[in-house]
Amino acid sequence: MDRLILTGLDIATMTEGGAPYGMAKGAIGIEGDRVAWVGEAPSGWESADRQDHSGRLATPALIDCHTHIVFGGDRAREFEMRLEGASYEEIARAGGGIVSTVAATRALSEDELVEAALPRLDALIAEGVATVEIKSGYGLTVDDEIKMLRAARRLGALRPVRVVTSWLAAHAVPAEYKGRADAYVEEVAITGMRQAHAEGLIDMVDGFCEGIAFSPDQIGRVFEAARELGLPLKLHAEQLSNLGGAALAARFGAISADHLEHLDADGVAAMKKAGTVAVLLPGAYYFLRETQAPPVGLLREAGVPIAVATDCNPGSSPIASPLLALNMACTFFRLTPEEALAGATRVAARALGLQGETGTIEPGKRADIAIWNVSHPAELAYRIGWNPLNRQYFGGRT
Ligand code: DI6
Ligand code: FE
Repeated sequence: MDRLILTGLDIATMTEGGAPYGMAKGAIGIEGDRVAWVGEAPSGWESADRQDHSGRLATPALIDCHTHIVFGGDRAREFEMRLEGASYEEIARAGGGIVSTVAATRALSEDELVEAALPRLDALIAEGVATVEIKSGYGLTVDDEIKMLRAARRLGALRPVRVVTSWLAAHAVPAEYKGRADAYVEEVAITGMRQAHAEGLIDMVDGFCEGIAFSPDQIGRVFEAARELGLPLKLHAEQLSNLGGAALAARFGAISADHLEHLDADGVAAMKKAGTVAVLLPGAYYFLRETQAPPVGLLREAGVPIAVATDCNPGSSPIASPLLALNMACTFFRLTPEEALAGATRVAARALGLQGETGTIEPGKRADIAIWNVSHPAELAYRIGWNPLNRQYFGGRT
């Protein structure tokens, strides 16, 4: 098998239990697509290829575990309306918001969706991402939701990243189902899920539990059907209000509950018990000018693992910068830079069920590695608008 040694590094392995950031020094040995060792080369590796990275820092490649990068159109006009005083919820209730992106997404072919999303994916990759989760949720018919996930799968074939797909048909009620959300859940969210699953398009199932979207009962029905198919679950919960979505997600054993600005102590306890990861999305908090931050202190105290993602989407988080998300997680939510980086590596892997595969630099893990022109890992969360990525390895390949 091909052997490669990356030398001269400071290495933030992001493994737990050792030094801060799991710091190590020296080299990383890669065999095939896996990390073989960290530190010093064992004997037998004398003839391996070497790449010198003296003075640089290695981290696990970043993982953006919550995005909506496949969509048509934009929402700049809605941004103007919000600046004139309308709220995100008012716009949604007046038929704008998510539903306006639905019209633009339905109008595009699968090819056009891929073309629209590629620059967004490339922006994530340019900042060190090697794994990205992509949701449906702007099609809201069986065919248009499937079209979105096919586009997402194709993105993963066009670039060296791993794409993880989520079925998010329970994202908004489209105009043709206005007042008939239950029928939508049955006829599109659940029926479509079975069809898309049969095509191998779904890795996880997600929903939006909110006054402007779906009730806990409706989400519960989607989750029941997902469970029958053996699909892992996640949920947009407690973003704009508290409907008990996090506890619902926990009850179903969901891998993550996301957003969580309005999460309370009961929700935290339920998540802890179920091992549900908290995915924080500071870009949406920032862009909607929210004032209530997620209860990071309670999450920390309870030991609920915290991930950080961009939520890249046209309406609430038009942000294709994972490094900016790290910065915002620290400035707005008071995560430490170490917690933020763990949130976009080790814990993000867990939020996708990939903790055995990626998210840390250690023997046996896939060699998804980012090399940065920085001397300390806190720099990754510190600067804004400055990309220090030097090089990246996707399963050991550049
Ligand atoms: N919450 C969000 O922040 C995104 N989806 C969701 O459920 C927003 C999607 C949008 O406004 O287009
Ligand atoms: Fe989202």
